Amino acid sequence: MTESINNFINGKWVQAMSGKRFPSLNPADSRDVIARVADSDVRDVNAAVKAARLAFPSWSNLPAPKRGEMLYRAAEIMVKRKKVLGTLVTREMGKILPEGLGDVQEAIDMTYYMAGEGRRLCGETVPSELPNKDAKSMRVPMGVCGLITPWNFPIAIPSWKITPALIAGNTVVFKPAEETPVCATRFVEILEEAGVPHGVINLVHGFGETVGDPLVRHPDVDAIAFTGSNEVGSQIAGICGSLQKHFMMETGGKNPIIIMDDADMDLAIEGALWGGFGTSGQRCTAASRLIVHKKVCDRLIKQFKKRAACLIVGNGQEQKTQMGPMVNEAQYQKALNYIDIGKKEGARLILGGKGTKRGNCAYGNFIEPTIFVDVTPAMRIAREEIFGPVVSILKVNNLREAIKIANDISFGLSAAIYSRDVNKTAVFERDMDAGLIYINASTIGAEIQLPFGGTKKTGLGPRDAGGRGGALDHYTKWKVIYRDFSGHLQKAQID
Ligand code: UN1
Repeated sequence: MTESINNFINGKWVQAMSGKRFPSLNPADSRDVIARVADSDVRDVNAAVKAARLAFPSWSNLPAPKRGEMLYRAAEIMVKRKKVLGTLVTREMGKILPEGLGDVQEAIDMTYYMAGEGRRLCGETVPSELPNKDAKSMRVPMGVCGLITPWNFPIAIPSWKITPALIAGNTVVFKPAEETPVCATRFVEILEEAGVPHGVINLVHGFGETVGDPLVRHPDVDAIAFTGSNEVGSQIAGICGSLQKHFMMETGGKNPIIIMDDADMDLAIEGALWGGFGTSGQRCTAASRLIVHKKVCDRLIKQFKKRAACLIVGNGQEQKTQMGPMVNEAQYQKALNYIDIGKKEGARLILGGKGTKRGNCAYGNFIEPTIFVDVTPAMRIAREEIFGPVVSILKVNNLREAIKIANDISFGLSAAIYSRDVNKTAVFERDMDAGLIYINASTIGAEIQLPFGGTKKTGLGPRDAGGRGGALDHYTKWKVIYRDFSGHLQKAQID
């Protein structure tokens, strides 16, 4: 039976005011309509922002450890439901089941971590230059936060944004990707069950133009966080800049794996397969460029191709499947279009390069694992984010050239090197301009206790997830307090 999915506004599950609904489809099998979802507009956004504003004073005044207890309970519920939630992630987003479960695990980790922050929202206490005076800083919430999340990590990425926003005392209006509304709904239901009060977390389903845009422009929304495409991110950045709203975004990558001549070749190939074809390449951290030392390039290409050709493409709900579909027709077309561009640019296609309808792939958006060789750094397939199972291989003479090519793009999210030479890996660590650096590991697999995000066009503002410089820097502002208990006028800086 097809489920009806509603908005969650002021603690009530309600239809969109338009009365309209849009479908959520299984990307592996379009005959499977998972839900009919509230198709919202500015009216629903306004109601949600109003509820969030009204809930703000009492939520922000609740002691943070109490807010943390609710998050802790939410994490406990997710642990119990991990299998059901992971299966849903696979059904709605398409990634294979172990990755669907991983998506949920990342949300569990994040929610526990932020629950702990309830007792650790640290500021500084420093000595004053004057007697009988003290000086401290503390984090205070921003107010109402608008959170816009993508479909590729439909539970993990919402948790990166919602849990730090809540622990810091903000209230939230959450607009999830229209491709994965059911996953988002399950996450919000869990927060409700865990005792998060009415109006603190509000969920509005719908599309960028009709929900995202009014949310970003709403005068009563104090801060916006966005993960998604670079084009949309820069549009939102412009709007937030002109309205002087606090903004952060994370918008993608073109992540390299450098493979040196002294690398453990088997390990490097495992990493390249996982980075290139895991989640069908639909990760911001996907390894879409292999930059390989000329001495081992032919060997690498041969072995990598052999392994990639054996990957079983299909419905991620089946145990044997190793790579699922593209999330929708648009992503499918985008990847095929880039494959076309690669061919026209003169790169040599050695594997895949087309959609597949074979076996159980008849009703989904499947693309074969695709490899290009003879790729040069100027080609678009070596510079632009494809977000599909397409890997470009570039040959280099030495480490310096490899790092130069790795850096010579407009993104800087994630980057990896395989080498047994500790000095070479140290040079890479120092000279690579990216937010996440991996040594002898693939470009994917960031953990939540450190900031997630990148340099250059990858991101703006504080990073997602935990650690210093992580999400709390977006969801709080600093308040500095000087208290003078001398009983007379004291003047700082005046002799
Ligand atoms: C993303 O692709 O947008 O490091 C997020 C990783 C995951 C998160 C990826 N933990 O690949």
